[in-house]
Amino acid sequence: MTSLLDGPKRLVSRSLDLSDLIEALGRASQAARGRLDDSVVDHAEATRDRVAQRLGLTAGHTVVAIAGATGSGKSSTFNALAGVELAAVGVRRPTTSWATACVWGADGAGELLGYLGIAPRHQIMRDSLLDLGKEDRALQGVVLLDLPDHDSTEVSHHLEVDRLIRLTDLMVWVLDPQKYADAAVHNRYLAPLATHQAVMLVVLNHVDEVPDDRRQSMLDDIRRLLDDDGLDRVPLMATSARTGEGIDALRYAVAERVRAKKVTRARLEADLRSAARQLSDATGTGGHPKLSKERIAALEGAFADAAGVPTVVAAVESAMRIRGRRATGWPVTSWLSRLRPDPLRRLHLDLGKEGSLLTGRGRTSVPSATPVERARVDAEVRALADEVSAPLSRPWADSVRRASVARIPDLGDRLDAALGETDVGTGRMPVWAGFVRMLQWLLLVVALAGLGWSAVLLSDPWFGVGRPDTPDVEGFPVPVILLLGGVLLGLLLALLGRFLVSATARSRARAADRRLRSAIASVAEELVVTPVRAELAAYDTVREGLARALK
Ligand SMILES: Nc1nc2c(ncn2[C@@H]2O[C@H](COP(=O)(O)OP(=O)(O)OP(=O)(O)O)[C@@H](O)[C@H]2O)c(=O)[nH]1
Ligand SMILES: [Mg+2]
Repeated sequence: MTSLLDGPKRLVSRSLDLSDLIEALGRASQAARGRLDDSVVDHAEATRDRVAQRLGLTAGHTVVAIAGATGSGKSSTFNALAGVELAAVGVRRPTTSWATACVWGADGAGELLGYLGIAPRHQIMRDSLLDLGKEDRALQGVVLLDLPDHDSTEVSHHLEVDRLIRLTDLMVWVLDPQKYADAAVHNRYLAPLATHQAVMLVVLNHVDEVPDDRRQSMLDDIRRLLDDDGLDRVPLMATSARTGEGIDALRYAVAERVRAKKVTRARLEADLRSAARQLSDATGTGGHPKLSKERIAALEGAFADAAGVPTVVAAVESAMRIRGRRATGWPVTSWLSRLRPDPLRRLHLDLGKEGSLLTGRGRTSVPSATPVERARVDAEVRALADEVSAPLSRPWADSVRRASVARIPDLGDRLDAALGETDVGTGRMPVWAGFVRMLQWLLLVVALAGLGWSAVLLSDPWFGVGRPDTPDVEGFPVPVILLLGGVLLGLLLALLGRFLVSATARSRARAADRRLRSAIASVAEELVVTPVRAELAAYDTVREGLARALK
């Protein structure tokens, strides 16, 4: 048979420090706020606050409430326990509308009665009475509450019962032979209190009205119903408030629990654990994978394409080619390339700070993402959210998805700004280009000198006759060597320059690609990855808090 103390002992022996539990539940509910249903989070927070408040009150008193249907004999049981007619017992139902409190040992109980919201006119102080008997000694430190009925047509009665049941340390449920199977009490009160078995007693009152040969089967029936409610460890007792049968045993059971001074803690602990359990049911227990590098890389790739990174990189390469050729080509032909527009400037990139200020443009002119690119961005964001949220419960998976897209409306502007702010590295030409340029001009000057000299010779009246004083090398006149050599070397140098410029353009394009992609990666990190990680971190915080609270 279940001993009366089984419950509280078991609970308390494995109990954490209650303040640890309060803290763990508080952290979990804070992290769950906005992610789980508000009503569950509100309940957890209200429970935590109430428990914290109750813990702050005197530990010297234990609140014991007598609850049950109208006419079950709550007020009579209250009087029988007290050994005095304190509460009104009536023939007309319902009789009790407001809870009455009887306090044994009034010292320091004021605050607790205030917390319970019992008006002074409904308070009875037992040590202010002179006839203290053995009942009173047994119940020292008890605040006994006679509650209104829970099945009344009076709404105020339910509210009062519900309110006080929440604040009570030990509950005595009074059933009577007629209504013990009523769904109202089982569904509304008993079954939901399955987490609170350790702080409950159930009494079948009016047993004097049950024939002896039917008592046991009735008690068995009630036991079965209680087991079905999940209250298999709750003690069940038989009493008659009229004849006094079983009342001493009930008083003893109550007194025993109160003396152990553990019901208050057990009740508060049960409240915290039950709120934690509800949060946990809503949260689920699944783990989640970390965001994989590959997923993030795929997202960055989609962002980079949508931002037009390949367009910009191609523009960097061709701009570098054009500028390089301009700088290193044969001066006579390279000016022609000036007629071609600069691809970077056409995109309104690489204007420098002053340039952008002058044009007054907030945006680059990189073509905006195509519908296909945008669809890919959406698909990658979804895939990333799905990857980590797949094992999570619905509300958490939803909140991860919400977080993943919450900042997507900013994406276009942010990607464009990232392109605009990235130094694509086309500003200066390499040093060798300067030398080549100098050499080109030198060769041009040489060629022009050769040309001039040759022109002078051609215009000479002696032309054709040959001037013996024209210097020559191996029979070739120096002016011709200068002219042809200058032009040929210039063209050759231009060719070599072209080759070097191509290599430079390619490496600059690669560098630009790296820088642009890293700028895009920061945008992806800020707009998607960080918000998703924040949800996962919140989930982990909730799970950790609940794991501690439910340990
Ligand atoms: N025969 C018998 N009558 C009882 C017993 N307990 C209470 N009564 C009677 O049942 C009626 C209702 O008792 P109360 O104590 O007023 O019941 P209550 O649960 O407080 O009722 P409400 O305040 O209306 O919710 C009264 O007439 C009591 O005398 C009992 O154990 N046996
Ligand atoms: Mg009553």
